[in-house]
Amino acid sequence: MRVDVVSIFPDYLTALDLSLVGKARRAGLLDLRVHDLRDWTTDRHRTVDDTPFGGGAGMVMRPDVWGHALDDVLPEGGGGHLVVPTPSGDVFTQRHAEALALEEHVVFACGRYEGIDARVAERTRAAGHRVSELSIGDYVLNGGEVAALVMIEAFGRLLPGVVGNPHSLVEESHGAAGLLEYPVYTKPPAWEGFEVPEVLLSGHHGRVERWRRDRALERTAARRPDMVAALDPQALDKVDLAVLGELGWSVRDGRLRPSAEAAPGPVAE
Ligand code: JD8
Repeated sequence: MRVDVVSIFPDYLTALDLSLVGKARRAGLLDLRVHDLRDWTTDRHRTVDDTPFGGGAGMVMRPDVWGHALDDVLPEGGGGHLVVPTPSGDVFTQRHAEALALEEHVVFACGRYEGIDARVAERTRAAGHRVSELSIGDYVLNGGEVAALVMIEAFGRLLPGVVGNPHSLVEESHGAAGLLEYPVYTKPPAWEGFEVPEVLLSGHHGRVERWRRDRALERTAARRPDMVAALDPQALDKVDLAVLGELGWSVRDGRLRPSAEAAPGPVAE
């Protein structure tokens, strides 16, 4: 997979030289190229920004410089995929990571200042490329670089051969099960008076699996009720449903709902 990142702070992306993504690059599993946007400026001050039309604070990134850069980095004649990190984008999820991991070539445009002139995305779509405006969450950063780092690590680790044991990807939070992951422990079995749950030392795989599933259901119900509501009851076994029942959830009209939630009844006159 080829990934290009364009930014006025290319050094931000050096974190991707490290760890699994760095190893994947050296193994040729990921062709990651980082570019300095200023290489496409034409003035001696290497200007990339200007004042906002309509007034207001801050500066906006110029369309012409971005146009030159994307013309060089996106495939000739269209068919490319540009990802623009922005706080006003669709919220990035594991589903986006799974979809991006299947792509051949993705380009990230990392903005700064108040953002990139809106015509850059428009022109890129008009040139026959897909443009995804994505946000990594409901908080404000100073630029798109950190968001690009997050997204590239999220899909990069899903590339075949990057994570040593692909099975470990299955049980993760936000994975196919749609649950948060269970708590994990390692040696020593007793640490400062804190013990590892006995079942994990039992060697009884069935009981271990059940315990982990129950902890995952518990955590998800406590921290992410939206994820419980999104679960498909058909994908749950009767013990799962019993555990969720204990946690205040029941199936109504084929969906999991908080038991406390009143059943839709006749409208009061
Ligand atoms: C790209 C410029 C800064 C944003 C004025 C602060 C993503 N989840 C996210 N939060 N913030 C970003 C993000 C912020 C960016 C840029 C992404 C380019 N800024 C701007 C608008 C308000 N400054 C993000 N993904």
